[in-house]
Parts: sequence; structure tokens; C-alpha cells
Amino acid sequence: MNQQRDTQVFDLINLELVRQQEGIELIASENFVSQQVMDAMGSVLTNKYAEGLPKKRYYGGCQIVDQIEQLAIDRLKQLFGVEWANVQPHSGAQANAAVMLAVLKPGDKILGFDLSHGGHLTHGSPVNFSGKLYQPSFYGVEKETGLINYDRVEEIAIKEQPKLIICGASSYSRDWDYERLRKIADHVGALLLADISHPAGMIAAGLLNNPVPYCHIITSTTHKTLRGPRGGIIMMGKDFPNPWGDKTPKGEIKMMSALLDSAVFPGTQGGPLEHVIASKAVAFGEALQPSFKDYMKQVGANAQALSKAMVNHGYSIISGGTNNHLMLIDLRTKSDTLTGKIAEDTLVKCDITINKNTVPFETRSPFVTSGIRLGTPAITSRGLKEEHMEIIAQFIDKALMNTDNEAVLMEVKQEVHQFMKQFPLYA
Ligand code: DSN
Repeated sequence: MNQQRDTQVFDLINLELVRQQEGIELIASENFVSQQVMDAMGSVLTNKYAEGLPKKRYYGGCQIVDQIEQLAIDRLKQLFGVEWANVQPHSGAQANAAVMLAVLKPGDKILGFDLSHGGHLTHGSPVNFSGKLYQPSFYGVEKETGLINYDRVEEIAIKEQPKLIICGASSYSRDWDYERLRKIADHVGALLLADISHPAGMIAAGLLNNPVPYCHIITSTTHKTLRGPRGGIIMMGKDFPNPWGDKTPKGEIKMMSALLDSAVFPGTQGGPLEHVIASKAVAFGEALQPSFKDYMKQVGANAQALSKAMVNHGYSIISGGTNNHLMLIDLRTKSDTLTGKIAEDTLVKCDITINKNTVPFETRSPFVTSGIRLGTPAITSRGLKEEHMEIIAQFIDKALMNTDNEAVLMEVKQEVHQFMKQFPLYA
């Protein structure tokens, strides 16, 4: 097996490393993992088939991966204080697919947060399995405040009578009232699923409301604020769903967890990615350290500072600010012609990476958009603090006010590279 090094691929990987090192990464759903999180992913575990669960596998030779997967499960349970967890979903989308397979029948009604208001694709979007296999309806934010109005959510839930209510978002900068949502879910007899993919790290650090006491099932990705490998997880607290009504059998959580486990495998996935599961275990171990709470506090402080700096430069933030790690900027108050697409393309030229994003009540297409989303998890991992956020806002504003001036954009790019040299990444 003495293969010649594939320089074609590895040269490209090196170019991506340089891109990450030189630039300012503001995509709210991205982060920089530790070297040991990457080492676990690039390990011999990728060679192993392990369909099934620890100690209940369909393949021999799983005695080591059993210990690794159990460690990941135990650390995750400790991190969020949950009773049960499955660490096998390959992604957040796979986690949500498994939950829906476990608790719904095709055609059942679901109620989710509108994608165009900041929701997730897998919460009922018509282009996604969740909107094709199930019957979706949506709640959104209020036009005046940019906030979710829970009275309105209740009205929609009563009208639609969904079997599953889903909360969680990809570009909502405020916290969630899980207690109120649970009351709404109980009122209409729905299960409540929280997809905490974005704020998971802040929740684990105790900095945002905790969904565990209120939501029947919780899903997340592991690669955003949690700062682990790309992947998904499913968890249940004590208050598990009870699909058996009054005829509840004994050991209900065992039965619900068995439903969820079998919805992951064999329901929606084959062999688990044990190298990624090992990497998740490492990341959960890191998140259990006191330093992770400091990191998450800094992510929040940086988001507050960046949103204030952007406002000072004349940009408007949906809902007026942020309580978490991200902000959604409506570019229309700054300029009639500056779209999300132009902003994204312009900033990429300066090695500032963001994503265009629809704003609530969007008037442009999802490929153009009127907004951009900025997040602080990745730059905080590099060591940036509040005092650096004004500098970033200046870079962004200088670029966006000179979208057609290549000389100025090249100048900003050089300034960005120089600035980021202070914050080394992967020595
Ligand atoms: N695509 C991910 C994000 O960027 O937020 C999750 O929806």
C-alpha cells in the first residue's frame, strides 16, 4: 500500500489552510476545531464498520470503537445533562430526518420557523424532505420587531394542529422561550423538537435558555458553536415523548430511545462514522472544560461588540441586536443597491468570509437577498476580542462602500492579511 502522495489533493488542502489563516471568518455556522479534534477525524477509525450501537453491532472487531462511541455518548450526556443521546447522525439534517421518521408518519403536520425568516431547511422547507414527506406550516418574526411573537405561534399551532413543533434557527439572534413553546405544544398535543445547532455551545456553557427541561427531543450539529467535527446528535432529557398516550408501557424512555436509535440506523443511515464520533468525543471533552465557558462568553461579547460597531457604521440589525453568537444585517437601510450577493462577493475579494442571507419579509430572491449574516465563533477561536470588532466593522464598511473599486478592495485584503497575522491558526 505504498501510495505516492496525492499532491493534487494535498496542495489544494494547503491552499485552503492558507485561505483560513489569512482571512477573517465570519460565517456564523463555522468554527476552527482544535488539532486533536482533527487528528481523531483523520485516524484509522475510518477503516471500521460498526453498524449498530456499542455492544450491539452487526460486525466483529468493534471492541475498541464501542468504547470510543460510549465515551462520546457519556460526555454528551454530561455536557447537556440529558438522559439519552445518539451520536451517530452524520449531520444536523440526518438527525432531524431520524427524529421525524421516529415520531411522524408521512403526511403528518409539522410546524417550524420559516426558512426565509431565519429557519433551517430541514424544518419543513418545500425543497427539503421535511416539506415533501410531511405537511409543513410556519411561524416567523414580527415585521416591526424582528422577534418571534409566541402568541402568534400559539394561534398558528391551534389552527394547524401539528404533530410536531420545531424550534431553532440559523439566523435568529435572540434566545428562545422553550417553556412557552412547551405549553403551546401541550395545548395542541404536539411533540416539541428543539434544533439547537447554532446556539448549542452557548447552551452547554449555560449562557442561553436551556431546552432540556421543556423539549421532548433535541437535535444539533456538532461543528458550529460546539466546535467539533461536522456531524449531528440527538438527545432526550427526562421528559421524553410519549407516543403511547394513556397506554404508556413501563420503561418508556427506553422505548422512545429505541425508536430514535433505529430511526438513525437502519432507518436513515448505514455504518456510523466512528472517526467522526471519536472526534465528537474529543470536542465534547473540550466543551466540558471550564475554558470552554470562557470561550463562549467571549463569542457572545464579540457578537455584541460587532453588532454595535456595525450599527455605528450605519447598518441595521434585525431585532436591533443580538443575545447569541450571530447577527442578521439588513443592507437596505445602508444602500438601495447593495444586495447580500454583492456584499458576499465583495467581501470574499478581501478575504472576509460571510454569507448572504434572506431577511424577514424579503423582497429579493434567495440567490440575491437583502441581508448578510455575521457570526463570531470562528474569529473568537482565533483569539479576537471586543476591541478588534471595530476594526472588522471598518474593513467591512470600507469594502462595501467601494464594491466597484478593485484597488480599494485589494488594499482591504492586504490590511486583513496583516491584521490576522496576530492570530495564528494551526502553527
Ligand atoms: N446551513 C447551516 C447554517 O449555515 O446555518 C444550518 O442551516
